[in-house]
Amino acid sequence: MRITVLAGGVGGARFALGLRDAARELHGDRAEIRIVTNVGDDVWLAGVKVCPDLDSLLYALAGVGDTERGWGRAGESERVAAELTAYGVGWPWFTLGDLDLGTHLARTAMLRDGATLTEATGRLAARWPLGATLLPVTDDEVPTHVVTDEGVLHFEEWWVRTRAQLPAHRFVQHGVERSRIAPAARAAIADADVILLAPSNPVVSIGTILGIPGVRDALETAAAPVVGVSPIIGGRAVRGMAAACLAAIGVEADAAAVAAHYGARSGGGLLDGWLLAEEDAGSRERVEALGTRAAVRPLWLTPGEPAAQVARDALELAASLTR
Ligand code: FO1
Repeated sequence: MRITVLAGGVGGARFALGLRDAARELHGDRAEIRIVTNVGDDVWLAGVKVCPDLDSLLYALAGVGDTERGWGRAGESERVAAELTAYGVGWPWFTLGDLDLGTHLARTAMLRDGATLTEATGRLAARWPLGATLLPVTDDEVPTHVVTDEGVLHFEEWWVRTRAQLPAHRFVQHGVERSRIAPAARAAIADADVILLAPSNPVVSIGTILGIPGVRDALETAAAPVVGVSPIIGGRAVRGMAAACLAAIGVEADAAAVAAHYGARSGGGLLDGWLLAEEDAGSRERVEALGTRAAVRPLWLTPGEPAAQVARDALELAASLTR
């Protein structure tokens, strides 16, 4: 059972943990999970390549992540970061922990030796039995830039230094026109039995994945049903600042509005199915009117059984959709 997920970092990691449990329970070791991951947050800092979404997924699936913050390593220290700040190198407000720097140094060394980001990610991931394959959506560098009244900021500066409080007028995928979907990511979409959109930020995580040339084509021609999990519960973004991002693109922070934004496959969009939270049961007709099958289920990704249940429900909805 080949399951391909499109995911960002923090929300994606919680969903991925639940999916790994659900897939093992439903399909044993016949389940193969591949996670096509956003790389728009990636940034070169202090001479190393930092990949926030890939690393949130890597650390969560490896069981070594800081589960409170949803990023970085558990049991982290910041001795090197203090030195970098003393030298005025890097971003003092963007903490690179000592263990985390080990990952960035290893990745940077692999890239310098000629590895693609896909290859380097595979080598980093080989250290642990993740139970899933992490695939950057592209091997090209396509950083997300945020257009604000203070000028154009790298996504991480907007997200962390300003806490997304600076109104974002536009998100720009810098260099996207010269980029293309990574071969392994394309294959993961083309030969999947089911494709899931994690409840990640629909603009700067799922949206930036979809913006990479080749991704939409791969999804449109894929044989597998495409099922999305709403990142909005009860009119509120579950994580991070999805509401601020949606406002920037003129989409209402509403579960049915996000489904309409992704579009129904029957109407040239992406979705065959959409999981709605019970708080949004009233939006079911609106979603079905788009041409997308809706299911109403609990969507809170509390670690453990609840997250596995959300994944099970997404797989069940996919199974109910004949392609
Ligand atoms: N988020 C913060 O709020 N503060 C930080 O200092 C910070 C450092 C950091 C370092 C490495 C990394 O992979 C992620 C880091 N993040 C930090 C989280 C990051 O902003 C998010 O993981 C995503 O980019 C947003 O989903």
